[in-house]
Amino acid sequence: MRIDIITIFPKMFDPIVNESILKRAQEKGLVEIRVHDLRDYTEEKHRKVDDRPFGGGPGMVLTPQPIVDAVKKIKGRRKCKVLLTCPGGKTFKQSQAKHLSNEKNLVIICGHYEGIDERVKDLVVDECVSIGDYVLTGGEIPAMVMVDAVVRLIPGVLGKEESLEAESFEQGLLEYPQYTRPANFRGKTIPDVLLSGNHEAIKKWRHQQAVAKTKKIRPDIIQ
Ligand code: 6GU
Repeated sequence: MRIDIITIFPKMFDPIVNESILKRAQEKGLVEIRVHDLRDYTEEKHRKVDDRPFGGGPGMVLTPQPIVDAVKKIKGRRKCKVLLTCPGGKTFKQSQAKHLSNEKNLVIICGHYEGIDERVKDLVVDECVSIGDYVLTGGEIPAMVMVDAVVRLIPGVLGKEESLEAESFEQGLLEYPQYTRPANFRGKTIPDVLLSGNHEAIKKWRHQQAVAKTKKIRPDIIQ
C-alpha cells in the first residue's frame, strides 16, 4: 500500500511514521508512507496556503489551489482513495480501517484552521473523516491515528506476537483483562482460573469478562 499525506506540518509525522511498527512495515516493503508539505504546492509567492473567509468570521480557511493541485500531482495516473480529516466528518471506526487496509493507494489531506474551502471536497475528496467527538487543532493527529489503525491491518505487518485475533472491537467486544508475572504483586493476586491450565475454562472466563466489561463500558458496540 502507498499512503500520501498532505499537511502544513510535515515534521509532526517523523516520530510516528519512522518508529516502531510503522517503520518496520515500511522496511518490509508492505507500505510506503510519503509526507508532503502543502506549501510546496502553492502558486502564491509567499507560500501562503490560507485566506480570510468570504462572508466574514473568525479564523482562516485553507485555499483550494494548493490542495487540489497537490492531490492531482501526487495521484498522477494512480487510482487513489482521498480522505480529508475534519471534525464534521463521519467517525472513523475499526470497520473503516479494515476496508481502507485493502486499498492500494490512500491520500490523506490534513484539514486546518477554521476549515478548508468547501469546493475542495467536491473536486478531489472521496470522504471526510473525524476520529471522535472532540475538537483538535488540526488534522495531523487524526491522520496519524488512521494510518496506524490501517497499516497494522495489512497482512504481514504484525507478527504473530501481536496477533489480530480476539482484539477489541473485532467481535464487537472489548478485550478481556490480561495479567503477567508475578502472580502476586504486592498482595494483589490474579484470577485462579488463569493458573488452572484448563484452556476451555480460561477461554470461557475470558469471554465472560469481555462481555461483562463491554456491557458496562461500551453497551453501544455489543453486537
Ligand atoms: Cl479529523 N480534525 C480536527 N481538527 N478535530 C478533530 C478531528 C479531526 N476528529 C476529531 N476531532
